[in-house]
Amino acid sequence: MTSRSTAPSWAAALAGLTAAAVAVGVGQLAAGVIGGDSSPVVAVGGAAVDLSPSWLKNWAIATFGENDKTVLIGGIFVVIALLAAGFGVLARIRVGYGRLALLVFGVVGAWAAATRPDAGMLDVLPSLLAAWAGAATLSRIFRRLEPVEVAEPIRETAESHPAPLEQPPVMLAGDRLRTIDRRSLFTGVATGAGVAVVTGAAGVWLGGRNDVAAERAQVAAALPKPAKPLPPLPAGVDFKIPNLAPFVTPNHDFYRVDTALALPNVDPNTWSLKIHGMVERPIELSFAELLKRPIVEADLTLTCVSNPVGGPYVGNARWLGVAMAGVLREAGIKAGADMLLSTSADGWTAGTPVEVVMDGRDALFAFAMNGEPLPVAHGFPVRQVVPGLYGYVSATKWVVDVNVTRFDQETAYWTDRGWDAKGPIKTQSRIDTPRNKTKPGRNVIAGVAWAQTKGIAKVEVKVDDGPWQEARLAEVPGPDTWRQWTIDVDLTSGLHTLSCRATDATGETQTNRGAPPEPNGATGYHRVLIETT
Ligand SMILES: Nc1nc2c(c(=O)[nH]1)N[C@H]1C(S)=C(S)[C@@H](COP(=O)(O)O)O[C@H]1N2
Ligand SMILES: [Mo]
Repeated sequence: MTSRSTAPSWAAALAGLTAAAVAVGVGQLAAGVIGGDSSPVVAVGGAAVDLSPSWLKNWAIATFGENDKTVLIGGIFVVIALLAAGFGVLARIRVGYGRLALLVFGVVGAWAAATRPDAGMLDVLPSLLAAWAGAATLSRIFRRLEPVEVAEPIRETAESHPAPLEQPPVMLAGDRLRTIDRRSLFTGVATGAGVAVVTGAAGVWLGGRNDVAAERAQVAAALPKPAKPLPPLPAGVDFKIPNLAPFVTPNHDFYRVDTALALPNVDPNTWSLKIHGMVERPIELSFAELLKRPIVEADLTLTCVSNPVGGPYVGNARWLGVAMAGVLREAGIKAGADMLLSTSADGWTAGTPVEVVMDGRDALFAFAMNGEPLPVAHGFPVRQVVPGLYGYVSATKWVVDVNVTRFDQETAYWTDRGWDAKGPIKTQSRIDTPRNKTKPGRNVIAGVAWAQTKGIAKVEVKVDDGPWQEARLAEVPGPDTWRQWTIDVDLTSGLHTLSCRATDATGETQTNRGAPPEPNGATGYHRVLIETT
């Protein structure tokens, strides 16, 4: 005998959607209770990020920029909703099939959560509980989909007469049988939606307990002073031209690029940094121990390898940290080691050349940015910053572990996905203003250029096919920051193409050969098309 439901598809789909909503809510609640970042949706999203091919990831970064995570989470919800509606329709054949589909989905979530690099044993629970709650909801709502008037008679008929009789149930499948009690269905759906909202909100609220705002405030209250404070920035670092990137990027405007769907909340009181691998003496430093070391202050500009020519993924800050070289010297790097494989609290990795970190540049385990503890999004409590290297090979946020090793033995997150193992920053320049429209006549053109560790010696600007004209350069505190530039030009009315190019202090001018960001950084001159009216 079959329990095929006669409920219309829309009602079955609605039941599936309600079940999924309850599942997501209950999963979020369980994740909030357990703590950490074990929400099933976030876990599935994280796994999707790690498993998706690099072309897809690059496309997402290029298309959605810093909104890529919001788009991904939104996409996951859409997929869940479509699947859930499908599971509901499947449950018409047999409610058990729908329940099974939900359970399989829960196992996928549990697998995603368990295989996250920072997973704990408990992290499978939210997904499993979510699946159970979803399955239970599906059954309950399907009970409300039974045809009310004739349900009892069919059962009695089937039970009291095991063999098909003059009046087999199928004969009853007329109009009356298709009648569902809509009021009962909608009450069930509303109850499910209520449960979903309450559990989901409670989960989000409980999850908020993990945030480290209070710990950040403690660090802020006792921020150590640098051993040799830098002089204040020269007055001439910033032309203060409207729409030109300010010399110091405020923390809240600083670009953010990482794979973390839920920001790691790392408590500095339990944080530690392990230095191990090819070293004479492995070290483990607590946050307090790190801050007792000589503190270095450095102005340096971070750049993302994914930044397209003219793009926004570059920012400059004054950092406070501890020299990586000093810590590594204390550990004693063994001969033959050429790579520092750093790992973040959420399991992301970067491989940094040893020689780069040890050559005297200001490579830091940084804990403050522009006078305040690192924002959580930028690596609180400790991250690496290395002048002259793209972030993906150097700037590990929430860093907890440095394995001293060899490039021929280890690979890192992005190098496993096709990007170059070593990522020195390429000399680049960008036009910030104007970007599209301006008035004919005298115009201020301005932008930034960078060649970290070398310094910018010259920026030139060209209007259409005219001659290259040298721009005026702002002052800089050193070679590790970007440098503002500006030039006044006369523009006739109509369309114009502005181009710029930088020459670094070694005398090398950036190449005009176009290259995409992958595998080791975009090249080509930045050009903007301007309409003067
Ligand atoms: N833990 C962790 N650290 C990370 C990343 C990441 O995905 N996870 N991304 C890196 C990349 S690609 C860049 S460009 C810089 C960006 O640093 P920001 O977000 O502070 O600007 O962080 C680096 N550090
Ligand atoms: Mo990056």
